[in-house]
Amino acid sequence: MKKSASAKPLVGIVMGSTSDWEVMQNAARQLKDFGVGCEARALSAHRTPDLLIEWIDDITARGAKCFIAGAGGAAHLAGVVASRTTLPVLGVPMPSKHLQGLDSLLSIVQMPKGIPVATFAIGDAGAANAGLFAVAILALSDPALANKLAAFRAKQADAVKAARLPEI
Ligand code: RP5
Repeated sequence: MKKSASAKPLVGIVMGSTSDWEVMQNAARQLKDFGVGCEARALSAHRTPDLLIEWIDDITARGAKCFIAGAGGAAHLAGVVASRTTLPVLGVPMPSKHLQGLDSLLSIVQMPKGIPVATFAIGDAGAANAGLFAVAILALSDPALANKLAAFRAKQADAVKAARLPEI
């Protein structure tokens, strides 16, 4: 898959297959909404291992600060990314055909001690939250981004406060 890129990529988004993009675009969308540059690639830990390592090294040299990795089934992609970098790796389990993503979740969350992967919810919510978490990481050293994140949270709170349940 050709790379999808915006501005200077501070976040590398990688997924095991183009079939993961429907879910993983939720991470890219959050980053775009916050004006954070990212680069998305479909690269597989088992089908294109050399290309994956090459891309991790390349985007790191270009200034990336963290990775979001989405994969399904025996989902070792996030762990392989984490084996190559000390940058934070956020793992997103893909919904899978036979086990509804439980296989993906357990594969990503059960990393052995020493090489951590932060694991998010299965599917769209997990991908969106991984995007938001990447924003939070970058906001630690970017006050303008921290303000945008606070405004985003305030807007969500306002929507809940303004919500009215229907009359019976
Ligand atoms: C994994 O296998 C991918 O991350 C994807 O979730 C799953 C199925 O891939 P395709 O058969 O659709 O390429 O490697």
